[in-house]
Amino acid sequence: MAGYAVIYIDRGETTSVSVPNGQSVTLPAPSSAPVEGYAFAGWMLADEDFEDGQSEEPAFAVSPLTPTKVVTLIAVYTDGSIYTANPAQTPPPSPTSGTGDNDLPGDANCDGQVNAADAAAILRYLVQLGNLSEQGKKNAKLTQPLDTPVSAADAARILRWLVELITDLRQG
Ligand SMILES: [Ca+2]
Repeated sequence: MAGYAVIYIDRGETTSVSVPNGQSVTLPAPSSAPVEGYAFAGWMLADEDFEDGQSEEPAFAVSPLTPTKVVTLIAVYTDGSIYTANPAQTPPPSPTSGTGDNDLPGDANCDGQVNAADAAAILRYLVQLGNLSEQGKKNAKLTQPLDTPVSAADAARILRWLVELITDLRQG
């Protein structure tokens, strides 16, 4: 039967479900125990090429049309910063460091490092809980076309990079 797979990554644990084509999935709450001090914020889409049925909010329903499509989603927890990765996995070091005023793809908060705090800064900016500097917005834009406003897809790209689903932070 033609269908698609939805893969959930929640703190290093991966589960998947198969869904017949034409049916959508309402995303579940996270399956494992809560993280002390953090609240589940939603599922971030990790597939940049998946377009149908998504919104740019962290939580959404999915309904892809393409047969055999695989949709990958990463659980996002937040206390103002974001916690997503397997606790046993140390995020890779940022590729460069800088003074904060330089171009550094992904460095939305302009602290010279690229980490989950930058994804959080983007999400907070998008829901108007925080702001980004002009340089921060420039750094935060990681998905094509680069001359469009910062979106949740940019935050998702940072998260995907942190969990090593992609190696290039900025889309070429
Ligand atoms: Ca940063």
